[in-house]
Amino acid sequence: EDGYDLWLRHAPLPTAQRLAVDPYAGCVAAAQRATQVTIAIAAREIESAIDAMTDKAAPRDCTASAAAAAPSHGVMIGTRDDPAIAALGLPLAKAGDEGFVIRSIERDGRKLIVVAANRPVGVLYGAFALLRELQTGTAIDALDVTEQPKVDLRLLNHWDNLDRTVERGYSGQSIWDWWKLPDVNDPRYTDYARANASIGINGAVLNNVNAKPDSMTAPWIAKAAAVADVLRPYGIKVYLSARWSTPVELKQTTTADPLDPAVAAWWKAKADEIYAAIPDFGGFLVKANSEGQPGPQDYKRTHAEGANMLAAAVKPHGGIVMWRAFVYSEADPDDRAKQAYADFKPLDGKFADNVIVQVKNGAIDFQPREPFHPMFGTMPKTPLMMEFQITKEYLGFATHLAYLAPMYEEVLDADTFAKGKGSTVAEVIDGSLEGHKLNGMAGVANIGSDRNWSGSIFDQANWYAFGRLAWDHQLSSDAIAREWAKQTFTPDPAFVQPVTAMMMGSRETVVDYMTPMGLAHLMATGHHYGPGPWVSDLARPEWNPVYYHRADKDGIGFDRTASGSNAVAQYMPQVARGFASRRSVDDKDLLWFHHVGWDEKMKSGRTLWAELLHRYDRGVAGVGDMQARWATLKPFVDAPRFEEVTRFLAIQQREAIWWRDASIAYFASVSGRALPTGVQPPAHDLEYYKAIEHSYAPGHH
Ligand code: BDP
Repeated sequence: EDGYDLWLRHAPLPTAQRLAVDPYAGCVAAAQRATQVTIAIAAREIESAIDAMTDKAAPRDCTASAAAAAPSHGVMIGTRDDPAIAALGLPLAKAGDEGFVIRSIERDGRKLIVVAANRPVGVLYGAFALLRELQTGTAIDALDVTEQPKVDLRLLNHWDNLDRTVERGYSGQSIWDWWKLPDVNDPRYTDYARANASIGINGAVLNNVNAKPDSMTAPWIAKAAAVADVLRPYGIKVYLSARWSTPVELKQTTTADPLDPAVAAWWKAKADEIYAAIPDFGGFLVKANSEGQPGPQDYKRTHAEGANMLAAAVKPHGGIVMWRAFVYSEADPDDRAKQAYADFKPLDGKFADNVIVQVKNGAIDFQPREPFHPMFGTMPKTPLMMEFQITKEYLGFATHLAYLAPMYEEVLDADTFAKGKGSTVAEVIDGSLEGHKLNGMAGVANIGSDRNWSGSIFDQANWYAFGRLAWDHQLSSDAIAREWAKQTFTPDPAFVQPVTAMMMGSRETVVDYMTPMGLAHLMATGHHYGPGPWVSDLARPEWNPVYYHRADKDGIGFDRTASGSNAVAQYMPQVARGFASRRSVDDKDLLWFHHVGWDEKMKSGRTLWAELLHRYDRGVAGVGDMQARWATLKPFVDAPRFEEVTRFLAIQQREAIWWRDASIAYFASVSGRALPTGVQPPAHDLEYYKAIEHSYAPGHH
């Protein structure tokens, strides 16, 4: 077991379950197998998975003729265009374009499981859903599932560079082997497509948002087209990140001013060229005027003017533009958290109808915890899509165990009050709140060339959970953890119960030892891995941790109320009041919104200083608990995966202590506060932590 098979291991079922599934093993009846490649894939997935789950060794011939004989039990799949499916009168109207119906029925004395859909991709999603049901222990003769995704664009964003490095990637190189493309298609692309289809992901942006002009040249379009050909049968569209200044850098225009007709004409021709190679190309993702990337503002044009010009180019082909709201510029050092809203709010209603604005979950940058982004709920005339980060840039890369679904859930369930109480972020991004047709969720991928794809076994759960939540944002993070654990390891409740508990607490544990109580961005320069709360020498104020925590001898925290930056005013009034009031703001967000005296009393009765120390300790203890729990699970896990997780937890334990000690040493020095008795002093003095060299890899031991 090296993790390559992800949650698609299809391990043999426990005996009782196996006996029930056994009679269904065999050839799947799929009349459209010969004409629809996606249906053929779905049929093969079911056949081989049921064989594996029921321990059938010899491969069978399931060509149409061999499948003709009708055993007593069977699986039948197809779209409504298959007369045998149509005759069943299933509620396909509720399945939409991508959904499915799964039913256990009896016909002519034969027990059948039917997977039906309106389109082939729905059949494929239904096939994977059926296998998930079987693997997680649903009774096979009572299946009755009708589903369709709540969100239409369910996308991975690869921050993959053309040299195969991956920005903020911790699992090897890019899986896209650009050097060999388009001549050689790594079989891994197919496995990638399968894994994504199994959780409903239907789009992939292949290249980094910090894009190169090269991606828009003919050789690179051909490479993307080769990948698109592999992904297509799995219902996955290819998208590309576009660099704003591409035509200028390719020396084909003299300006990138979006209102210059030559620029618009260039992009139109470029879109035509891309669509000739990739007829179902999804569209462009754009990072503009952010962190040094060029953009329309370089020509005194707005984000909307830029986005709309590109949107016009892809419109005739049915393409879209995803325009990122992650912008911040030197111009406004007042509060970085305010900049996206400040730039975009005046543009509400000014975007073309095939533009969707892609907004990170919080206003700063993928911190272990951030309050939801103020653009959600305040841009009613603009479709907004969610951008989550799956790769753990700020949560300990691939070594620290942090299950992110509770974080995604916290944001999706947050109430924007846009249309009164109960206007959740989820309803903003699924389009239902304002009736937007374009809607979506993107996740910055954690996938790389490592055998286990994600750099660690438990990081696979974050990819899985992202897909499941994009499909259905009402699923609970707890239920998703259970599903994942059953499929990835074993359905034995003696394993699933404790491992789920361990996963569910893991993100909060990271928050505790890195950035408790609403602190943020305290990571050291560049790598965002270890602690650097003292860093104050970087060129731009908002690159420095001291800018975010604002600790001095009196207190700590960023005042974002009316007496400070007033960032709270960007939320709807009810939300703003909740965050602005010291009485109602949750402790978990306290220092995000307030500058608080070290000796002020918290809800726990402790002073702020004592509460912070308590949380750092709780974080370290939380990792200890995970280690202890994991040790008890050894009987359930194969040796290689057990060993890897054990080793990573040991790293996490050491580094949680590093985070705690360095943070405490620093805040003690700034506040002049002593450690209360009973609190373990940091192992070293502050100078030791400041001196830790961390240019290539952590080297503090
Ligand atoms: C930050 C990353 C940086 C990305 C940027 C972005 O540190 O590598 O390029 O966000 O999202 O999280 O554009």
